[in-house]
Formats: sequence, structure tokens, C-alpha cells
Amino acid sequence: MSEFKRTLVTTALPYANGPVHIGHLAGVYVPADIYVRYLRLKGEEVMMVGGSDEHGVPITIKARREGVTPQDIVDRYHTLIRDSFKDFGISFDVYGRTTSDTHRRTASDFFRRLYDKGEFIEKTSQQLYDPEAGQFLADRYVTGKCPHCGAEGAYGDQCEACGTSLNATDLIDPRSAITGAVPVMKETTHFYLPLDKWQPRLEEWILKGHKEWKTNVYGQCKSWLDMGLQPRAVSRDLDWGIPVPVEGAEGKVLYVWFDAPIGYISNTIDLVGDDYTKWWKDPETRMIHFIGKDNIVFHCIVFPAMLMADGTYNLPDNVPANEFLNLEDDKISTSRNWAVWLHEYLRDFPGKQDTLRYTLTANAPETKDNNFTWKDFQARNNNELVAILGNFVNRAVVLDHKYFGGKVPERGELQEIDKAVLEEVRQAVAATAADLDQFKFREALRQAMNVARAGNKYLADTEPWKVWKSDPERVATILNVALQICATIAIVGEPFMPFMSRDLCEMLGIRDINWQMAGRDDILKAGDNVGEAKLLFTKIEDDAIQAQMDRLERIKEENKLAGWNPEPVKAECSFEDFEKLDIRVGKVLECERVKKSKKLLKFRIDDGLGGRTILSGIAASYPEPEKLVGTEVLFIANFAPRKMMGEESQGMILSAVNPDGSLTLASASAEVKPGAQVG
Ligand code: B3M
Ligand code: ZN
Repeated sequence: MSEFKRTLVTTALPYANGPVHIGHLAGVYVPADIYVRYLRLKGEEVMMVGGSDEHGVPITIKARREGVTPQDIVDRYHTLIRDSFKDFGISFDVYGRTTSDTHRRTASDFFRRLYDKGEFIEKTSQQLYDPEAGQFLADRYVTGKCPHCGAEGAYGDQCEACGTSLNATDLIDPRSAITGAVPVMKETTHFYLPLDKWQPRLEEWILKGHKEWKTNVYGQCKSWLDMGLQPRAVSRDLDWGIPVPVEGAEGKVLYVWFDAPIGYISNTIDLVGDDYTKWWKDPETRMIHFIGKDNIVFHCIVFPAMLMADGTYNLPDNVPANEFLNLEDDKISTSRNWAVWLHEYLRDFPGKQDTLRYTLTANAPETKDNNFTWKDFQARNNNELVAILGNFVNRAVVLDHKYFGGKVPERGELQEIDKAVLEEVRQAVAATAADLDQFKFREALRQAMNVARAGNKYLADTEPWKVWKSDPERVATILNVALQICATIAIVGEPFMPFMSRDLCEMLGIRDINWQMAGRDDILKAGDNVGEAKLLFTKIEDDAIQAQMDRLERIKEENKLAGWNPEPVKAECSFEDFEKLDIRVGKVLECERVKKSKKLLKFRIDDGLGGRTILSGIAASYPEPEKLVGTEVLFIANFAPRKMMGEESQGMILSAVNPDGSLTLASASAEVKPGAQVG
């Protein structure tokens, strides 16, 4: 890395149309933050750029639905998102927004420069148009059937079921997302970036020049390039966005994926003004884009082609894109509310940001989609952060106060076990760094935790509390070594768990940490003061986890109801056929479970004719059958008797099937004499 003087880290700009969730954190912001914190600790020059993506159709659709302006929507969510990132310690140097004046100007100038150089082609084509709304239907304004996988509800720019990126005109049976109308075709002219022109250079640059990129990223680029790049429209007929700065293009705005990546440049300008050229154009700066896998094509093909067309910018050096994080085995989805929202997490687990950062890194979806479960979250907190890291630090500090009044003790000669643990720590530190350099964050975290594991085992093996009476000098050495390891944890743990690191540094009285100190045996000097022990992590109890699982269960139920449709009506039935059925009202005299059956309840019914027994498969919906005694039910009286589980059933009790599959007994709405016929 030494041929570079500085590193510019960009993080995908989240759409300001909803809060951010654990998927955002795991895929982009936590790994990026770990990386920049690590570089800063090494003393490197680094800038971390973020911001909200405030254009695009999803924002206008949400605004329309809520009856507010798009600006209202982005103001609301930009603030919420920015605050969530701050709360989780994501250490942006700048967090901007694409509705800023700087961005409007920067993006507009960028387009104009390319236009003046003749880098666009203008094409007139037929596009989908909503005659009721009087508007062209680009991207998410149109939904229909995916031509690749057949899924319903695919968007005009992408099918979320199979991930294929689409053109609105590819959709089968398209519908306007605004009015539901069937779109018509209408002619319109747009500006296209001829990606095909850049294909040879892109191939040279990626396929030959960046074989070191992650396989998922390289593979996606290769398959795009193998398919052959096509010109791509970079303008839209919309009223929300940055106006196309060309005469005669009134009513057209820049396509959101044209303006959004320029947001990285605008936000840099917001922070450092004209000095932005140092970060964007100096070949000694390297640029790293942190993104999710659905953004790969835009960051590896489209944006680089834009930068090539301009000709004065650096290209990204690496794009360590992640796969997706699932939640409890199901795809995270904003529209289905299937997510853990960061602002809600903080309300439920105040002060536990590091636990989430830790869990998301330990399970990072680096090479394949991965899964977040609340049970795993609890186990990682209780069995790793509390039981290993927290326990070790706490023991070392408490024992130091007990035996040495809170001063770092002078150490005597090191024994084999002391040398061994210090060597183990040095190796873990080196391994952590090597993994971080290669964007392998889960493995890096495991190595960093090995420092705490080694320390914890060291205290368990040396048992200073047993040695104190016979050999206090030996205890001084042990605790000196243990406290040095604590200090290393504060350093190597900082990129991953900055809040823990801050508290631990304060406890140990160390300031101005840097990566080079990590693993050394003289970070703390004999005689230095050590503060009172303070718990770095606390246990998460079962009821807190249960509450989260219950919430998800409720959301699942709500989603089931929201997606429920009544069964289609059966084939026609004649009145004569209906009349053959003898439906009656009965009163329940007795009701109990049928032994050895999970499903069946046995009803004794007053049918006005001397009584009868009916078995019904509704036990799962009525766990307390005795409560049904005295209620009225409807039953079919003229079915032939039938044996079930060794008992005879003389009819069938009617019930309704609920969306969740449970059953509710049908009954008469007012009291009716047992035996009365229904018809
Ligand atoms: N807003 C898409 C997304 O959030 C988009 C990223 C822009 S990065 C320049 O997935
Ligand atoms: Zn599809």
C-alpha cells in the first residue's frame, strides 16, 4: 500500500426514504468504519465520505403516498439516518446530501462537461407513459412481471426476486405504480452514456488490472463485460432531481444513478473545498468504494465510465462489496418491515452499539449472504464479549486494585508462560492487521478477539489470586503482563468496538493510542494509575431477546394478513344440491380432546333429537375445549357416521379458516333452539 499517500473511502449513499437497518450497517458502514479507523490508528491520511441519496423514484412515490413533498421526505430521513450513523460511531469525515447546493452545482457541471465534450448520444425512443397521471414511467414508477424469473411485482429498473437489472419496457403486463393504469407508449428523447465505447478500457482496467478484487465483485463485472455493454440513459422525464443543464431539455432531470456517485465528489468539496482535487485527481490517492452487491455495476462499470469520460479523475482502487444480510432466515425488507431499525435497536439496547457492531462483523456477509439471529446476538454478547473480553479486563483491573492499589506494578523476570502469551498477542495483532489490509473483517475480528482469549486464559492458568500469599513479586509480573494485554485490546479493538476502546483507554489511563503500540509489553509504565474497574459489557437476558423475537413474530402475522386473499369461489352448485345438506344448530354439552390425537376434539351435542357425538379436527385452535361447553355450533346432520381414532363421528361441525390457518367455529348470531335447521 505504500505507493499511496492517502486513502479516500466512500460509502454508498443510502436513499433518504426510510430509516437505516442492520443490513446497511453490516454490508457497508461497519466494514468501512473499521477500515478507516484502522488506517487512522496507523497514522495514515484518510477521508471517509458519506451522505444521503435524496433523488430517485422511491422518494417521490413515498411522498405521493403520504401527501407531502419529496423535500419533506428527504429532510425527515436524512436527519434520522445521519443521527443513527453518529450514534453507532460511524466516523464520517463528512456526511452530506444530494439536495445540497454544492451537489446540484457539481453534478450539473459534471454533466455539462461531458455534454460539451460530446460524450453523450441522444436517442429518441418509445417509453412507457401513464396517460392518467400524465407522466413517463421510469424505474420504480412501473411494476410488472419479470421477463427473467416470472416473479410478479418486478420494478422497471430491477427485479428484486432474481436481482436482474431491467429496463422498464422489458416488463410483462406493466402497470403504473402511480395510478395502476396500463401504460401507453410515447416518444421521448434522452441522453445516453455509451458504455460500449468504454468497454475495452474497462476490460483492461478490471479484468487485467484488478484480479485481486473480491471474487463476487470481479465475477459480476466479468459477466457484465462478457454480455457486452450498451449505451445507458442518464436522464429521466421526472420533476424530482437535478435538471439536465442543456437547452431544450426542460422537464428532464439527471438519472439518480448519474448524480448519486457524483455526491461523493460534492461531499468532499463540502469538506475541503478546492482541495478536493488532492483526493480525487492525485494519482497518489487511492479510492475505495464500500457498497452492497446490488450496487456493483454502478460503482465498477457506470461511474468509472463517467470518470473516464471526464478524463481527469482517479478510478477506484478497490470495491470490497458485500453480499446481503438476512434477518432470522428471511430477506430484510423495508416494505415488509422485516428489519432491525437502528434507532429502535438503540431504544431497546441503549449503550450496546458495540455488541451490534461486533455481531454484525462476526457474521459479516463477506463471501455469501449471511444471517442475523437474535439468539446468536445474545450468545455473542454473553459468551464472548462478557465472558471473555469483559471478564479478562475486569479481573486484571480488580486484582490490580486489590493487590497494588490501582498502580501498574513493576514486573520482574518473565517466565516462559509470560513470554508465550506476549508472543501470542503479537501474532494476533499482526494477523489482525494482515486481514484488515485485505478487507477480511470477520477474520480480523476473530484475530483481535484472540488477544482477549489469550489474556483470559493467561490469568486462568497463572492464578495470581493463589500465588499472592507465597509470591507477591510473581503476582506483580503477572498483572503487569495482563494489563499490557488489556492495553492492546483497547488498540486492536478500537476499529471494531470504538465505545469499548474509549472506556478501556479511560480505565487504563492511556491517551493517544496508535496501531504501532499494539502488542508491545511496555504500553503501560510501572507506577501508572489504573482507574476503577467498570464493566465494559453486560449480559443480555432472555426476556430482552424474547421481546425482539415476539416483535418479529407479530410482524410476520401482520404480513400474512396483509398478503391474504380469500379463496376463489368454487364451481357453481345447484339449489337442489344445496338442499341435500342438512345443516343444523347444536349446543355443546361436553367437549374434550381425543386421547392420542393432536388434532381431534370430541363434542357431545344437544341436537334436539336426543344428542349425538361429533369429532372435529380443531384442537389446535381451541386449547381449552371445556370452555366451549354451552356454546352453539353449526353442524351437518346428514353425513354418514364415520370412524376416527376408534370413535364414531355423527356429522361435521362447521368452522371458518383464518389467514394463518387456524380455525374459528361457525355459530348462529343469536340463541337458536338446538336442532333448528339452517338453510
Ligand atoms: N442509493 C442505492 C442503495 O442505497 C443507492 C446508492 C447510491 S451510491 C452512490 O442501495
Ligand atoms: Zn426476476
